[in-house]
Amino acid sequence: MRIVVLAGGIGGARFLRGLKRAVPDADITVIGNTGDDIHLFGLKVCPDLDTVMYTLGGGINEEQGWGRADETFHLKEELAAYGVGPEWFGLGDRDFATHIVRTQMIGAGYPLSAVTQALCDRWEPGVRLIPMSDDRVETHVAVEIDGERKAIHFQEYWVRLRASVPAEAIVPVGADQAKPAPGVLEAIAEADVILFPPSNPVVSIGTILAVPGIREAIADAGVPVVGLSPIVGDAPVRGMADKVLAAVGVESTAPAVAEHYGSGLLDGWLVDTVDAGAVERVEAAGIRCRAVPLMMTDADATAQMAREALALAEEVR
Ligand code: GDP
Ligand code: FO1
Ligand code: CA
Repeated sequence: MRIVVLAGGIGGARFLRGLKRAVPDADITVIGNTGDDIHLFGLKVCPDLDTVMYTLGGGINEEQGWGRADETFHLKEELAAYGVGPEWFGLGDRDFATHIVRTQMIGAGYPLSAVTQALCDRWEPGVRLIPMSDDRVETHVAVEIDGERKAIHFQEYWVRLRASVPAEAIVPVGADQAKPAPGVLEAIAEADVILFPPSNPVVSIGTILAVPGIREAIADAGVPVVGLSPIVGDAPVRGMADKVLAAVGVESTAPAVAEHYGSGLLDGWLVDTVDAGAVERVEAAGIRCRAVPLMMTDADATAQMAREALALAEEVR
């Protein structure tokens, strides 16, 4: 079975681990969000691609959900001693190596998709990981600080400001000019099923869908498209999905996110059992809906979520 998954960072990566466990023989292609990417210290950092690669490859810091296990921060401390920041972004020594290799290869002329494949040769994530685009896309957030309206990088909004000010707009800068990376449209066209894991609907999956051609390819693929809600009991399980959903005028509820994707894109939607009361509303929007446990507390629970998503896909096929 050929499965295509659109993924952000932690939510996408943890779901993928469950999916691999549920269907070990599946051929899984992951289209990764690169809107979170940021250039720091002259290096290109790709948080969501790395989170997927490290999580599936066994190098992730499990408690944190991002960055490397067994990490140290000597390089960052040395840079800080020279007055070189930003001090608010935690790049560890082991993680730095990934960004150095990536930046070197890009400087030598390799596209991000080829670089990602090369990094995955080490990590062997057991899926084909492709960035949504080889072109630079950066998510910016419009905020008002001290009466001044400005756009800041998504990482500055989330990591430095901890989403403490309202997001007024989300802009995937460069997305409208970006092309899907090689293999993205082909994987979608050849998929037997397309899954939206419980990733952020705005700054993860929304950014991937903003690359011209990707949304259309999914809608035209003619195979079941099934999503899992990242919102449980009217709040995100973690992160800032509520803040960025508000910026695009969507309430933070499981049915509202399904309606936001719409029946033109989604065939099926899983909500958590605590949101069972929302099933009718989702089905009224023309999307088949089931309520099942959606907390990725351990590998078994996550694998069961993946089985439920695939079962719903068969129901709507
Ligand atoms: P990020 O790039 O690291 O923010 O990760 P993603 O975009 O892939 O996923 C973030 C979303 O995952 C957040 O909106 C969370 O609410 C959601 N999430 C995290 N853990 C769980 C979980 O156990 N269950 C569900 N349903 N959603 C989760
Ligand atoms: N998230 C944080 O909350 N604080 C950090 O200092 C931080 C550093 C960091 C370094 C590399 C990396 O791949 C991810 C990192 N993240 C950090 C996570 C990153 O901000 C993610 O993009 C968000 O969690 C949302 O996707
Ligand atoms: Ca992300």
